[in-house]
Amino acid sequence: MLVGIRVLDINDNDPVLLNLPMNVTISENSPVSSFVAHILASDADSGCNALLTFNITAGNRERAFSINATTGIVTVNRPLDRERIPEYKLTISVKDNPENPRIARRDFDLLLIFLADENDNHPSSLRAPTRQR
Ligand SMILES: [Ca+2]
Ligand SMILES: [Ca+2]
Ligand SMILES: [Ca+2]
Repeated sequence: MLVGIRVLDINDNDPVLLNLPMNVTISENSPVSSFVAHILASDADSGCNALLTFNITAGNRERAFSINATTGIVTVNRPLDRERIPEYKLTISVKDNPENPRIARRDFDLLLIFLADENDNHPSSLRAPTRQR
């Protein structure tokens, strides 16, 4: 006779960030909510032990970017300016969510974001003293 034995999963696997480290370049004029990157991760456990939560844990100066905790999609959170901050070095973390949060496991890695220059500054020092036209 078959006895229903369910193998209980224990949280013995770390989540793994699959596509980091990564470099991306976006326009300094990218509007708020623009797509920056889709961070992918996997976890060999099942259920809560593989339920993943994403975060930006360092380098997010002035909260310029945000990450969707569930999908791992990074978007622009504030207007950017290459002349002020030309690049960001974000530390992305992913963690699993076991029933006992004290045994959660994580992974960290870098997402480098470079801002591409746009011609958004007037050449004020070269401005002719008299209007020519
Ligand atoms: Ca796990
Ligand atoms: Ca600018
Ligand atoms: Ca510029």
